[in-house]
Amino acid sequence: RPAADWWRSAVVYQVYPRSFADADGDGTGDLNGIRAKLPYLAELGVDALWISPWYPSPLLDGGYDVADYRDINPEFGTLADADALIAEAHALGLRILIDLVPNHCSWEHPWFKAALAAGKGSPERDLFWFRDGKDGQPPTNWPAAFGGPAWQQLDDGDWYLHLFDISQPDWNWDHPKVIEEFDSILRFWFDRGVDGFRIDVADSMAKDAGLPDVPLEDGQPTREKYVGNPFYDQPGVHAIHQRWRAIADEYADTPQGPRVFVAEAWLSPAERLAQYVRPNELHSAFNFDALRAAWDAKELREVIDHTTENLWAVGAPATWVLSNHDTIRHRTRFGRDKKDALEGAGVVPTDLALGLRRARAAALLELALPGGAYVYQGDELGLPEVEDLPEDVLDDPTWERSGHTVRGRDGCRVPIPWSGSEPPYGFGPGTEQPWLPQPADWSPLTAEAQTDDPDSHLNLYKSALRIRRGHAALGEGRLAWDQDAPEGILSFTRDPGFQCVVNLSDAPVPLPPHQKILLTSAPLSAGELPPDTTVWLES
Ligand code: ISL
Repeated sequence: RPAADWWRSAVVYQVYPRSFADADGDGTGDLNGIRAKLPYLAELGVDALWISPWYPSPLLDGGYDVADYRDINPEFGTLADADALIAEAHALGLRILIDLVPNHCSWEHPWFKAALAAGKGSPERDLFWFRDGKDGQPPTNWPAAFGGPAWQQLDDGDWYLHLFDISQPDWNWDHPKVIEEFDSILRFWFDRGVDGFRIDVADSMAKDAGLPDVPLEDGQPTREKYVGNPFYDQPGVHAIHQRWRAIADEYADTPQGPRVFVAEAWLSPAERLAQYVRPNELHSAFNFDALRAAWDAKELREVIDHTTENLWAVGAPATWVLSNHDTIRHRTRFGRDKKDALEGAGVVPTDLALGLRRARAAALLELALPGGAYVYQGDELGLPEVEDLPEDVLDDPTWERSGHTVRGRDGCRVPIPWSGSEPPYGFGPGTEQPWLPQPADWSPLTAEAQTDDPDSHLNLYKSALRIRRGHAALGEGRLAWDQDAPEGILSFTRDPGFQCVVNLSDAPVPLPPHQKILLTSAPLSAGELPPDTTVWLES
């Protein structure tokens, strides 16, 4: 595969820095912790890391509240550590993507502090969305992501817009200074050697300046991304992305090769998402339809067909995502009844053994599909969602919805278990207390415990990634469905000579004719493919 196209079929490993590895023993992960694990990641066989925000931040939204876009959170390290991390990753053949959060900053960002200090009507406030209220009420009925209205009132009477937490004021992307500032931030990190950016809420920067209300749904203002929503998927967002693409393209001829973007935009259907990955805009986008799909053959096939058709139509690669730092881990989702899959923590019954079996099958499906794939830290260990974190340790914003507390996303952010038989499981050499507690029964899940077990989840990932790298059929390209596959079976071939069969039915099925079995997610039973199992065949 041409090196310039690496991103079209890359397997990207998401690092959530706070929870990955703790070199300095303070209980919070850090950049030197990531550096220490680079050999592990290279051996795992991924192509790139995407590192969730590492910037100075009060961490009121896990770092997605950025106080300084050109520095490193002192809890995580220094710019020198970041430079070393980038260089060491590159030396191991790993690319580095970092997170850009352009929709909002932290209320600790100096420009927001200046806007507060400068007062009503000041030019400093024009960089954000400060408005008068309407009869003592917020300027619009827009809801914030973590509950309550998206506007906060100040003592001087002005309201400011925050689509997310109250600590995350929205930038005014109609202002040239904001546009220029982000141009400069991109160049700052490209010049330091990063290979690209994951763009946070890439569909939200442009707002309808007429500030219309949103419709009600069950009596509450909606956050649905309906066509015409005043703060999502506004046409103006594309000019911003085109500008960024031109900046990335300035680096295309450097020895390091192209710099790339991946859009985080929870937009359905795929026709809408495809607008973000046209040739002069962002390079690729997370495919959240796949993440939201249930463990169901028909549903998965529809998502695969629909997303590939739409992304390929504009020349973009498909991508596949099973989990990230915002969602219930897929081992847990797949262990639940279909209708409950995306429910919050601790409220629905879950069969974790079944979930693990399906997570194994899903990994082989994901890595056999054309395009790029994302692995969230701990997916390779088969970590489940931690559903019983005590209330008093919860860190992510929680809020009330229809009479119950929505608990936030801490359950998928529990620090990684590396080794040993009890918490903190080698989270760091000197760590006593990780920032979130780890379950007492995770010792079989540590990377160390799984390294020498040939049947472990970790070794399944390693084998799959090794085969994927070496096989001419895998990575970019196309797939052809086996149209005769029985109900509940996903079966497709890829040229040359590769077939993937996933059994999502309740009964074993015979294997199709083949030359060799390359890999299975579980042992075959009497030569047949058991339920909830995937096989890779040389055909
Ligand atoms: O806003 C939404 C739905 O109304 C969400 O789907 C939203 O697009 C998503 O939560 C965005 O997530 C990203 O930005 C957030 C941050 O909390 C998440 O961790 C991040 O992944 C705000 O920066």
